[in-house]
Amino acid sequence: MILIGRNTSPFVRRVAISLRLLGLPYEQRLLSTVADRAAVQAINPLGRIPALLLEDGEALIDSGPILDYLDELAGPEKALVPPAGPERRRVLKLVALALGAMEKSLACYVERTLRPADKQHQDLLNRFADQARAGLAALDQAGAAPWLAGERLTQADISAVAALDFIDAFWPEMLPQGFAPRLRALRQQAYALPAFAETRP
Ligand SMILES: N[C@@H](CCC(=O)N[C@@H](CS)C(=O)NCC(=O)O)C(=O)O
Repeated sequence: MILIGRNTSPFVRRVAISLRLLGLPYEQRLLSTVADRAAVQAINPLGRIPALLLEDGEALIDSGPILDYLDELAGPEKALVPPAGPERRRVLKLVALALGAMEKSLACYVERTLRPADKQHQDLLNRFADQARAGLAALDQAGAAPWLAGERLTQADISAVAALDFIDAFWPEMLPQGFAPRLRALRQQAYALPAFAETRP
């Protein structure tokens, strides 16, 4: 399988971490949505990463459906989202919080880097940053241990770490000093695993 995109994208990164944790071999093609726009669009008409090219040439797009396929390959015992019941609903809710934090912090990043300074909308930036912080704060309060959903590491932990790392790498001042201490401790714990350490953005 070939993963399209760089780990600087938190959406690509959560796929890269998942592939490694599930022990699924893959190559990574480091295409950029800006510099390699045509090549990315040839794979995903939306021009977005991640995409995953399967051995028969099929191209999966969007991290959610890609991860769904990886869980199917791994089988219910190893799947990173539990197959059913309250455990599944809990993990999916935590993942939704992490995805929201990624989307809103990415929107801030795009607004700040691509839009000319005199055209940036400060109220909108503040709103997006508030939403990203609120998502991380809710994950910080999740309350389970040792992982966000309890005993097992799940997609919730992967996506939460990817979201926090993205903000820390590209706009650290978005988060006040000491913000989300439990989430930071969780990240520390996750970094003991090569799947996290070797995919740093
Ligand atoms: N919902 C998508 C979001 C992917 C996404 O927003 N990717 C960004 C990179 S972080 C992208 O490709 N942006 C380029 C664009 O939208 O033009 C997913 O989960 O994969």
